[in-house]
Amino acid sequence: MNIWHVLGAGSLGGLWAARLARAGLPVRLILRDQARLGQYRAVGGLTLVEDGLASLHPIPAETPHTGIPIRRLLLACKAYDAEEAAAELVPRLAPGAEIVLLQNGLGSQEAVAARLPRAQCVFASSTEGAFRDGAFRVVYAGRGHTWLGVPGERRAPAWLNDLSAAGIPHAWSADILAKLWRKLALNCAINPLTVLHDCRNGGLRDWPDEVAGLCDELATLLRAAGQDEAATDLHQEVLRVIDGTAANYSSMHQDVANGRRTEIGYLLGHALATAERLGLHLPRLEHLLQRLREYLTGRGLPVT
Ligand code: NAD
Ligand code: KPL
Repeated sequence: MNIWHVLGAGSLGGLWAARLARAGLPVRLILRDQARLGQYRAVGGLTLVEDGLASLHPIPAETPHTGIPIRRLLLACKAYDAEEAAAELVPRLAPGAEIVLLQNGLGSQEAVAARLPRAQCVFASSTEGAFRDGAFRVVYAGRGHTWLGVPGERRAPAWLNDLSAAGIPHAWSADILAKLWRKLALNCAINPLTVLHDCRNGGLRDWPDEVAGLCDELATLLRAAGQDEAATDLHQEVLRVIDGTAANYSSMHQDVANGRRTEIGYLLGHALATAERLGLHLPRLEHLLQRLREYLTGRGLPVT
């Protein structure tokens, strides 16, 4: 049985690691360095808070440069850290290693796959929700679903059974890029506006024309990129998500409010880079990115 190495013992990585370990599957965390490893050992493991109940999972941990060869890896860091984190593990990856890329947005997956030509990269798109409320403490905040897939591959690998055993809600997608593009489009239509208007998702009901205009351009982009399925009824779904999550702050709003770097380069940045490659001029999206960059710069945050 292959060990699940998990790099990125943050919110989603911690959530996956705790559930896999709880199911009796072999898991090892990969922490950034010796200092982080020392802090982890001092707290005795990873704590998962679920339905208000905390459980401690003493999952073994190591640094990137030590340990046995990696045959299965969950890469659960932010999109902007993924390529560097993956590159650091190259000397440890066994030929044909399976790597699940749990990053939101698009762009980082291709960058990682290019760095690791001998690995089997599986892309994932998740609507589960988790956050950290302390060192090595993860709160399971929202039930959701994770789609996994390899572009062009219809058959799911046998190891997906591990996710079933761990109770991780998931399904294989024969068109994972459509799922990732659809989520990217939803995030582009909602997240930047919530930052610029400093509002919860429901606050966007006050800006119907702005939302509609962005959805229109996003659907044009998706169709031009060959993602017709992801373009279908986009505006209706955006309005549904705004209503369904009206009381929540978007992930980007939370990042900015907490002074954290956003994943904008892999969301709106990727959308506009693709538009440029396709020769498309999308003035509303371009203006949105420009306003967001000015806003982030004003708060001392990176714009990529
Ligand atoms: P996070 O910041 O909570 O966790 C990322 C972890 O990766 C951190 O602990 C960080 O220290 C670690 N890390 C980064 N580089 C590393 C390296 N080189 N070596 C070792 N550790 C390293 O992030 P998250 O919220 O779990 O998000 C991960 C991805 O999942 C993002 O792309 C995010 O958009 C996506 N996502 C998150 C949620 C959620 O609810 N948290 C939901 C859906 C999608
Ligand atoms: O995924 C989201 C986020 O906040 O990142 C939603 C709720 C869909 C808003 O775009």
